Amino acid sequence: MPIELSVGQYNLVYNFLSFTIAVMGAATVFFWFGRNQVAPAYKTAMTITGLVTFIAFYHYFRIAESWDAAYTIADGAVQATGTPFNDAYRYVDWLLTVPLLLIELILVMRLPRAETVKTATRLGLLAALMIVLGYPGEVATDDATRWTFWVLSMIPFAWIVYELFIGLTNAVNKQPAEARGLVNAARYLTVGAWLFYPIVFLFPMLGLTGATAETFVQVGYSLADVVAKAVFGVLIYMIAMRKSEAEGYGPQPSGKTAKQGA
Ligand SMILES: *C/C=C(C)/C=C/C=C(C)/C=C/C1=C(C)CCCC1(C)C
Repeated sequence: MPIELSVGQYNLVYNFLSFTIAVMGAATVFFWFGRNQVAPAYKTAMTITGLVTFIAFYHYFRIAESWDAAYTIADGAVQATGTPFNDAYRYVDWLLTVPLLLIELILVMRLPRAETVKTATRLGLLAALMIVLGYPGEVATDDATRWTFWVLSMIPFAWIVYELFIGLTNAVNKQPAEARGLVNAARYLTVGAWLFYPIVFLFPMLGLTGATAETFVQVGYSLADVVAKAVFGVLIYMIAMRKSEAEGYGPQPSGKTAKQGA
């Protein structure tokens, strides 16, 4: 079904996609360079944090390309070219990045090894299941199918929220005092930013139609991705730095004053 975007809507989406490409690219560079500033125990967390934004950087490039190919502006109006806009890129991206985001958080908490493997595997699988169940709903055009898969996908979502809030409480309390507040912030940011997705998914079912719905969905998901991946990544970096310092890693106070990180 061709939708009739206004030039303003078309440009708004394009600019948000472009902004997100820039954020994800810059964040990747920042996280991978930041790896050198943290203790060895946190380097994998930093590698994965950069991997997430790198995967998103690539996909946003493809999404923007697809947006470009799907529409053309002629005589001051937006016209569909006949090439369909490919929404699958987002879901492929999420399938890879959402489990990795949870693994970042688990790794930076540095739980006992067996617990790390168990928790990261469980949360990773739940996250993948949530995305797989959401996709048939996203591409469906009838509300009944959308609602069905929304409800199905909400089950692993609720489970993840439960694990983050309740399941990890003990582990959070064992974090060094310097880092506890930041770890909590990372948990709350995850839940807050992630809640955005099932709400954005609902826009077309809540009375928004056609071009307006498409614009809201594209802008909404892009903003949520920036928060859930790049802003969240900065928190992971700060936790890694704080814990590295607490564990005595990094420039020592004696001798020349070395540059201190954030
Ligand atoms: C970087 C991308 C992230 C953090 C994506 C997160 C996506 C979700 C939490 C999506 C959740 C969904 C539901 C809970 C129900 C409806 C379908 C989804 C996939 C939008």
